[in-house]
Amino acid sequence: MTGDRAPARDWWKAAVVYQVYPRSFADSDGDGVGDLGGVLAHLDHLERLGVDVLWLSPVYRSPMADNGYDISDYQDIDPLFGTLEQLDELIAALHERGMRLVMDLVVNHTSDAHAWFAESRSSRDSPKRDWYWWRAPRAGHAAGEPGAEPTNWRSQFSGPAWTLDEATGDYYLHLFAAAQPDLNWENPEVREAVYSMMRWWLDRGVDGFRMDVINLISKVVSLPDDPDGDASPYVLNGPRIHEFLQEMHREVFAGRPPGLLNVGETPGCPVEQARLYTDPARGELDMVFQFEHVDLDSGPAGKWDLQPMTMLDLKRSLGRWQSGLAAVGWNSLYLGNHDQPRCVSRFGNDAPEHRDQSAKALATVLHLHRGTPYVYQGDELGMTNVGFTRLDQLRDVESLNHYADAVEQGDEPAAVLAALRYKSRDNARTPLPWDSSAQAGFTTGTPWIDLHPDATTVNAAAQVDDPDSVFSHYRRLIALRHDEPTVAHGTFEMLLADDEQVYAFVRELDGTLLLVVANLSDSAGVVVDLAVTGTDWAGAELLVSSVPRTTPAAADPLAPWESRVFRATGQ
Ligand code: TEU
Repeated sequence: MTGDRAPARDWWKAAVVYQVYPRSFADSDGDGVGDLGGVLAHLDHLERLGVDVLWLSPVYRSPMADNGYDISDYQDIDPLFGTLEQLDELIAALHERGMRLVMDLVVNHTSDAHAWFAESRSSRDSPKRDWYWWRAPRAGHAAGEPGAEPTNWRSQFSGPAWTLDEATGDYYLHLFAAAQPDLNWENPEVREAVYSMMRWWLDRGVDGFRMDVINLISKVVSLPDDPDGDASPYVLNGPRIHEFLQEMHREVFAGRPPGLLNVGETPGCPVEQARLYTDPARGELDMVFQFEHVDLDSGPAGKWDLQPMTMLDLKRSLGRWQSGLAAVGWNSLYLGNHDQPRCVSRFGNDAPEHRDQSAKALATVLHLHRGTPYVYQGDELGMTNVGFTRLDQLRDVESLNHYADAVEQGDEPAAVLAALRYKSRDNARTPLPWDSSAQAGFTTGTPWIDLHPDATTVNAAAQVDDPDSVFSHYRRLIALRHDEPTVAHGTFEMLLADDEQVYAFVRELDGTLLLVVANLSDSAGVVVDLAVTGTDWAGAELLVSSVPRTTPAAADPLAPWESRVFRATGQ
């Protein structure tokens, strides 16, 4: 892709996206918080890795109740992160290097400090009253008393999904924190305001959007109570969602030259819905982030209700999505982001003897699937969960609200902390370690959240020049997607679907076959029965091997967490 900015319409099939969570990426002004200056200073890292697109988590003006996912001005940069001029500089610098910029678009809700909300809350007669979801207290209840909320829905971030506004005596809906009121997409003025803001960014030169919880924007307008207090049935993939997305596509993207990317974040999206969202003929989204595989370790009571998960669960889930979107639609491929624990700790083995190999194995498997891979900052270094032992190590509103709420409900503090240790979003939000210096080269000040305890050994400087590092392995996988069309465009066939250790599959395009084999277990000497493929792999070319300085044959037994890719042609 590099250097090519006049691409085919589906250029993103051969592309890899890198997610920057700016607060934790690199700090250029010593205030302990990462910023645009830090991103600009480290573009070499991205270019070296070979990624095609940078997805930048929110840098807009924000009171930072949810680290920028609460936006108070969509058309300006928060001073904490820098200036609009720096954002322009970033667009130019990326384009110069043949990379693109995708901005986070958070339009299910705004911040309660947004001018739209200030106007909306000012009176029941405000012309913007209907821009948000205002409702009177429940019949028979006085405003503010327990149970007076208009519905019994819980917010994603604990507590009721409604907050009382004392001034007018009405409640407003917030599916996330109280500081994140939901916009009312039923109102055409809201939609037009969002579209016009999106056009403004595209005119400025950005190359697309990652759309935060975009499948929540259409609600069942009667807002009914739920038997379990769960808002999901009335807000996920709602009645007008496809209409809204098609309208957005017409109003914002249609008629612009190809080269833009729209990826929707869609929790609670079954594969049948994903097919609709991403069918190119429908003009909605290019691809979606689905949640099935990151919900495998959640029990019936939700994210904090930890449930054991096996490799087979993961393989079956991802396999289902491969076949579900084989003919129509497209997958986003991810194992981690700023909301998820580190993938090595979750799907691999983060013990020192397995960490690097399991980081590589997960990357091999993910990057060779059909779909567009996303690399979350730090995953290319094999970063792991932190191992939090105290609440004061945590910063995230979701984690802190959950702790307060669960302990108040009578849960054992140690048990709550144990769940946070495994699942807190802060696991993925520690500063990116650039080198082994005092603050890991992240800041000259005091970082807003503690460095990862392994930063002195697990850091970019230690890896970028080492051909055996996790970083170099990612680099090879990314290059392979660019060089071998079968990775981007080939079919996908899962092998050994019931094997509890081996994750293996074949990709095929125009007579070229790729074989991917990975031992996703701690066991040594794992043998893969290749007879099931019907292909003779004896003379196949080894493209990627995770174990340094080895040239294994396809049928050789696999070491713990070993992974390999082979190519056979003319079969
Ligand atoms: O996350 C949406 C989402 O589905 C959340 O439920 C998220 O997965 C959370 O971690 C659940 O435990 C998006 C953003 O990615 C997230 O950072 C924001 O906090 C959230 O929306 C609200 O904007």
